[in-house]
Amino acid sequence: MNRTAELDVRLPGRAIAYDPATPAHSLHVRAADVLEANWTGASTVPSRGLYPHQWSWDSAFIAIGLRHLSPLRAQTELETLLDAQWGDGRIPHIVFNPSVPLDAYFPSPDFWRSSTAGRAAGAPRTVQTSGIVQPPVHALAAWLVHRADPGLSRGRGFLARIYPKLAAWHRYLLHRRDLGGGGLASVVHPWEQGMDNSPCWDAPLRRIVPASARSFRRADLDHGAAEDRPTDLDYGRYVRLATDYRDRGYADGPGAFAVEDPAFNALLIASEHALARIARELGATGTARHARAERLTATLVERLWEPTEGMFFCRDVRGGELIPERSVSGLIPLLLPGLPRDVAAALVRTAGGPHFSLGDTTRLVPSYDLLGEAFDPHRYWRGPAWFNTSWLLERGLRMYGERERADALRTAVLDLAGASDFAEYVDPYTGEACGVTGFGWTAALTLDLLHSDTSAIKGGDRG
Ligand code: 9WN
Repeated sequence: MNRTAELDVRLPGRAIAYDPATPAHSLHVRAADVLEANWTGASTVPSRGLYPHQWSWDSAFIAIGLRHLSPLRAQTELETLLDAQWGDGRIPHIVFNPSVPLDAYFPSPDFWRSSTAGRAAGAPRTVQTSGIVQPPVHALAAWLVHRADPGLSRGRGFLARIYPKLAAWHRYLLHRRDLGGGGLASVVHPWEQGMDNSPCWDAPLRRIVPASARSFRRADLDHGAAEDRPTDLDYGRYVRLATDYRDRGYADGPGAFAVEDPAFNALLIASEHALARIARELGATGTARHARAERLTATLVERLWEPTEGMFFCRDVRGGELIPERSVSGLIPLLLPGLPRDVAAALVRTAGGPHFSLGDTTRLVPSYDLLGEAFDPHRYWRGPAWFNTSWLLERGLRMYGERERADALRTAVLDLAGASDFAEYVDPYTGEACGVTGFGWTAALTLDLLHSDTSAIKGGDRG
């Protein structure tokens, strides 16, 4: 069976059947090959070399793409991750593959010691994980995966099994992680927010005494150029924060680093809307969850919106002030339904304005302010463009009726993902591939944009 026919069979009535001779078909095949190569049997690694385990938000994005190839595999991806959930509700940012050598990635399981240090927080005994989290894209992913094949999903009881786990995850974030006391979740480590080396963390990280560079060995430099990766000084600080958290038994409370981040919270809210839809599918009304998502949206605007900048900023919970750095994170709340009109309009203007220049000098949204002092087109999260952030912004633009901009961003994702061989990230001006190629979420989100309906998304719900 050729792949076009295969697609038709797996997504009856919804697949876009490409002629095998078209560039879209060849892009589909190449993206599917990446996901196949990165599949381990129960989940998908972001990259065989640099990231050889299962990562939390990567898996959510990967499931969103996998649903177009195999809804069953997409469900399995999320189920494997949720099997490693801790008793307190947290979903760890890494689930380690025991067959991968310890020195393949740092920090390795012997650093996190989840099953011993995390015992009081309910870490699983049989699987080793990290002790920090990543952005909560999971309920959104679960809903989209369900929609790809509702019959299969119902037959397997997919949503019924995972709903309580997703609800516990959101509870953990909204209660244990409300470190600022204002109703939003805080991240306690730059790795939790997913944009590890963003200049937004520079000020709050300055307070952290770095662990000595001799006390650990970085594995990332075996795969990536040192000038593209975080510095040793930053790594020392990451290690110090993770060590201290571990040594406190991963208990949450006031710590040295706590930041309310707009993208992290926007993804939580988008996932809360998705959880409402899941609840409805399971027979409840979902009304209370939708109402909570709306309240959280208002809180996000109240706490993190910076009207004079036309975007959201991070809040440093320790000092209480907003962090005056423009990161793509501050545009991502555009994916939320129910933003005040002037906020949504300002976000669209800011994305196209001089700091991000989307649709002008950049085709994908840069991770950081093009005019910022810390801007660097190649260094991790300090300027380059990642594909997941453009995918999120594309949803927001489409939802707010910015069809032309959304179409242009969609085309840019497809062009640049293909041209860069599914790079981890690209130079925002030239599209030059950076980091590793064959990167999981780049391939997955390419598939998603290839196969998704480009008509308007209602309430963030494009199938
Ligand atoms: C630390 C896996 C992860 C992504 C993050 C990205 C990078 C890890 C690292 O890779 O982070 O979690 O070693 O730098 O920043 O977003 O989830 O792809």
